[in-house]
Amino acid sequence: MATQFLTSTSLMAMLFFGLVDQDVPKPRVELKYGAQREGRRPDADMAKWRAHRLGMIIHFGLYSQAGGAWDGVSYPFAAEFIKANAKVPDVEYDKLLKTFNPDRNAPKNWASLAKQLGAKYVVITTKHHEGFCLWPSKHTDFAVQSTPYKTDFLGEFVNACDEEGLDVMLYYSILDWHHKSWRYSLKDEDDHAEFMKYWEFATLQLEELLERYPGVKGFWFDGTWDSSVKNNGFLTYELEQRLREIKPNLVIGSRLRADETGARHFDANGQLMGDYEQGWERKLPISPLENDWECVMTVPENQWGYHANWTGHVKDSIELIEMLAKCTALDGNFVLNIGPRGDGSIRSEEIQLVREIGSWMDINGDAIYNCGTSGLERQDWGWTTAREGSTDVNAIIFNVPVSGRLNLQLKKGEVIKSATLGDKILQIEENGDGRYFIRIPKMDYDTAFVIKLQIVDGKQTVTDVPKI
Ligand code: JFZ
Repeated sequence: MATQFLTSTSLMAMLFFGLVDQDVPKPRVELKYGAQREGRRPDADMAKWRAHRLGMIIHFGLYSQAGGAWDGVSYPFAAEFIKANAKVPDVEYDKLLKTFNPDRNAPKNWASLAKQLGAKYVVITTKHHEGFCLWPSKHTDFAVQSTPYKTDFLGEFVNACDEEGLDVMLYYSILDWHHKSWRYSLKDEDDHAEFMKYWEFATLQLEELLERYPGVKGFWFDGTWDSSVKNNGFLTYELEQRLREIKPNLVIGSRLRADETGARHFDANGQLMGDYEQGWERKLPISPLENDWECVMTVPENQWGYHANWTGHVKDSIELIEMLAKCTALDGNFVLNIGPRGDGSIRSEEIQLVREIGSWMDINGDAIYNCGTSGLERQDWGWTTAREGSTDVNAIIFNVPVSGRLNLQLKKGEVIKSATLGDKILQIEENGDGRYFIRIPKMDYDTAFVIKLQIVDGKQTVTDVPKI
């Protein structure tokens, strides 16, 4: 009785405050460093990024040599954090420079792997939190020119991607464990002065990247959560502007930004900062979003860099394909992470997954590339996607009903004209109120498959709806 009372009181309170919250519009905060524009970007570069739908992200750095272990001890937390996990002093960690010498074919092999996956764009860590740079930077020696590899690893990879026709985005960590001027918080004038030096360094590096690789499509920022960055909104605001002055149509996600109130990703007025929602990290939304968005996904639980000892659940290809289909159906991009070993080789589990997803995309890519939400309600057998401007729907089936009939619910006023699986025309049964049964052949399905639905407005005369 008492719990019931408590529950209903708190429920009433929630409802009450919820209503009040909705009824009284929040006053708009005047922001100097909030969102730089509103709504989805309508230009061709953004449209291209959106149409890609499938990408690949590569985490590669000095940490890749350690494989999640230090001095014989394996640390289960993210392998790219090994320096922090094992509390490795700089002098020890910097020795990894002397052994950084990946296979010269790695850049080409990785670009070809991304192609095989069916990815249309690749994100690569140019500098992760450890601070090591994959390109020969003028602004630090903690970079590839100080290793036995010597040459421009990043440039070789960018060229290999160009040859494969893949777009490139550069991951850059603002957080830098190596730079002496990096600060987590600014406690006094000295911190402030040092951090401004760091900011100048990062800005010069980003300009250097754009100068060296003018074809890159955008930046993938990370490591912006510390108070030094998030409590000084003008820094990321001005940096974004500076980069866009150099290359106006760069695609830059929301993770770079904070406004002057300390709000990240979305400013104090709820407006997205940057071009797309970049907070979908190893998770997906439940319904289509207003903004563009991108999900980045690891194969094991939380490992981005190479870890020799994966523990916990490891995703299989069908699970990842379903995430890709779901992202497309909910108007977002899906980006799969690969963590090569220090020598540039890729573990067999990742190669196998790329093959499986890639073969699925060879057959079903039409339901993913250039597609987005169909506007239909959620169907219990899988996900539906459509090309912009087309009423045809791709039904991507993950849960095959034992009855051999798919329940399809259309929007009010719409009727189905045909349903095809490959070259097979499927039987359709009308079931009232925009509901249909679609008969699917009885067989052993070993992967998800796509049924093409031709849907028309019910006001048009439809004479050829097959009935059973
Ligand atoms: C960051 C990095 O720390 C990590 O190493 C990797 O590069 C990943 C892509 O990005 O990790 C994050 C960042 C943000 C969230 C979670 C992990 N988040 O918003 O939930």
